[in-house]
Amino acid sequence: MGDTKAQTRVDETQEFGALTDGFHLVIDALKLNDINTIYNVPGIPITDLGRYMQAGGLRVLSFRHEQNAGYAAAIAGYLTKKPGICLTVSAPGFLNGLTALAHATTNCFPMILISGSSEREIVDLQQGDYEEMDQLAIAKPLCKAAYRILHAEDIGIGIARAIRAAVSGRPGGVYLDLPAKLLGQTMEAEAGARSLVKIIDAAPRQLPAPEAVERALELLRSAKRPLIILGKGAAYAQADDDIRALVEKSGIPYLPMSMAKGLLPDTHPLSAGAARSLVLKEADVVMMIGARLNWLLSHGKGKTWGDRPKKFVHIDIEPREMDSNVEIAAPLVGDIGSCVSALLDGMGKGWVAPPAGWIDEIRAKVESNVARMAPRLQNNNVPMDYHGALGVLRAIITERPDAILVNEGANTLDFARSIIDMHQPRKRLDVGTWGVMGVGMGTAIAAAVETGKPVLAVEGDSAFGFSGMEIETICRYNLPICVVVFNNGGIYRGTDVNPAGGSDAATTVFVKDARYDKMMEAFGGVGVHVTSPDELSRAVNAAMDSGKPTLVNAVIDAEAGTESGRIGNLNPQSVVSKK
Ligand code: OXT
Ligand code: ADP
Ligand code: MG
Repeated sequence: MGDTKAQTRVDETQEFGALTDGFHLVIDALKLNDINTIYNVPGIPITDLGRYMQAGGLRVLSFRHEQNAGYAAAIAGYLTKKPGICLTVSAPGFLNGLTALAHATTNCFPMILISGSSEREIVDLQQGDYEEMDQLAIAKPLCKAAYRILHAEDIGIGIARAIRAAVSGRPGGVYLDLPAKLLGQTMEAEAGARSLVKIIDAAPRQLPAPEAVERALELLRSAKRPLIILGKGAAYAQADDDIRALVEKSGIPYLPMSMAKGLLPDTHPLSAGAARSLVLKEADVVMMIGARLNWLLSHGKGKTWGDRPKKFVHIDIEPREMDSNVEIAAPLVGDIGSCVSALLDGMGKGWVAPPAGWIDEIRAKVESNVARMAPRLQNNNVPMDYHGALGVLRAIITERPDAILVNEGANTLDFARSIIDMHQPRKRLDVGTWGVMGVGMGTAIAAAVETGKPVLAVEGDSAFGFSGMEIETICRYNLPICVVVFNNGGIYRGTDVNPAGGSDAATTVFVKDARYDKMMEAFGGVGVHVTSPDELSRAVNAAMDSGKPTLVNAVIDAEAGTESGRIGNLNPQSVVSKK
């Protein structure tokens, strides 16, 4: 162990043979509940905790910034259905991790932010302790639950409560406050072992009421133009076979939300992904499965949804989600696995598929949109545009369907979402409900660590900058991650000019011709600079074959993007004209 204090504690434990302490109780409690990976940034007061964790057989990955460790923990929770753990120091480290905790809560990902904290007595009297902050109070409004453990004998219960709160019902973020003093507290080892709690059934199934199932089926049977919308809650639920069976048995076309792409392959004949506008406008009954009617679905009303009257079936584990934006004619509250299997049972043998005219109309729209896009994906323009570059990456994901695609940016995100077909569940990880930049490297790292699969991270140059230092982390752990930076020299575009004409760059513009590939080389990874789709294809294929940490700096036409990608309409307009 690193310092003499830590050494002494271990020796004492060995000498008396009957003592344990807060450090080891935390570790034992996590291990007892099958939590084996920790995403952290070390420092006072949790440096030794990380060391003991590593010594105790946990995998402890150290990051360069807590926000990235937090994003890693959040997506680890999404991928595994176990809470991802982020471990930080007090006040500033805690605050750095807090954005990710709020992001996890917003996205319904199970995560626990564990932060060390300073002396309670001094913090509460505001006497100016080292990194003084009332962390529990600050965390509370930003997460699903927040707990503080003051006594070693409560560690087992405290960790059990945190885990259960994170994964049961609607999953979310939990804050767990561990004051420095707690870690050093000792207790008899046997009593300590007895105080630990092995959680039974952390996320119990929640069966839907039979009458709610019948109501939903009744509505679906009456539909002439039914539609299923699959959200990332459906992907999280890991009820993949039943969801596919429901779509195929019902014959109802489905629209995947961004991270639900691949739950059924995007090439599936019932996919309406490439006919989004049409199906939202023209459907008469819409069944939401693990998706919310939030901004991403225009709150279920308005122009996007057209004039045709709609009725909604909504499957969600959170009862308060019902009627949150529009009236829900058939609420189906329960876990997705149970709800979908109840619907399948209830459909029985006599189920009649939706009218062929509806299916044909959707297929025609899908085919025309796909055909319109196809030639643009073949272009070999230099400088590259988004279509040329993404056409190449689309082919790579088709050839390597088990690779995980991480994606952030504005144009880089929006074009990639519609261009890159996904073929397997939970392979597309992106900015989620908040559209947050900075999730990229943390997400890529956790995806590689938790699944062992190769990862392709397609990043806008701005997006990459939020977490770019973590490429050192990628190299340190030698992870099979290929980062492609779509380098158009700026946020949305690289061509803006300072309207005041001064020497300062425009607000959205970066250094021209930046060589992000050199950053990767600095840490021993492979850096490649490419300017054409052919070069991009070669570089990414080589990276995916070798599994070596690689960063491909892909030069994109600085004029190719649009303001805010496909959500420019959300920008407020000034009444005073722009200069
Ligand atoms: O049906 P129609 O005809 O409508 O067509 C649709 C589909 O049917 C069709 N389609 C297809 N056609 C053919 N083939 C296929 N396979 C196919 N599939 C689909 O295509 C169209 C479009 O389909 P889509 O995309 O599904 O539909 P639509 O209408 O776009 O859907 C609406 C939405 C809302 C669901 C969708 O647009 C969406 O999911 N959007 C998410 C947007 C988002 O989250 N954006 C990120 C935030 S933007 C901004 O805030 C940024 N910031 C600020 C900032 C942030 N975010 N965070 C923090 C911490 N700080 C600051 C910043 C700094 S972005 C950004 C950086 C940007 O710069 P970068 O350098 O990183 O990136 P570049 O822009 O590349 O430079
Ligand atoms: P998207 O952004 O893909 O539309 P959202 O994050 O808006 O998806 O919605 C996910 C929904 O899934 C949340 O309302 C959440 O309560 C729900 N959810 C998550 N896990 C389950 C589950 N196992 N069973 C039922 N609902 C779930
Ligand atoms: Mg850019």
